[in-house]
Amino acid sequence: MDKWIRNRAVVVATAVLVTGGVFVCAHLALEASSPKGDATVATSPETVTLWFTDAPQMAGTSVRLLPRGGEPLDLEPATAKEDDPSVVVLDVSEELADGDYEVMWRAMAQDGHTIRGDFGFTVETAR
Ligand SMILES: [Cu+2]
Repeated sequence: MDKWIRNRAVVVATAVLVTGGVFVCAHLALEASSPKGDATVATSPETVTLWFTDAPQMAGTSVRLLPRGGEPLDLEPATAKEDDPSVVVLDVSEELADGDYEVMWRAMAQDGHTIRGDFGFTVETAR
């Protein structure tokens, strides 16, 4: 059973890799983020915020935060802002240690297309 799930996951992941690089959804794109990609921040961010060009369908939208080369942090799922559903917020409920982090996101457009991307940032607190 476990193996079946793993194999299936590999097939899905491969399909995504094959199609993910070339597919661009005309209806949804990432406009900005906080922290910005490749930014160095002096304090552990309280949220990772993504600004999209349109409101994604949250059922197919996720944001993961992980130390570079590590496992995703166990955080509550990202949510859309109530007053602006094109803004997706991941609450970072734990203090991030100094180091490099990666944000991996996936968002589903209103037309059902899924886009994804990732960016990194560095936490470097003053000592
Ligand atoms: Cu589309």
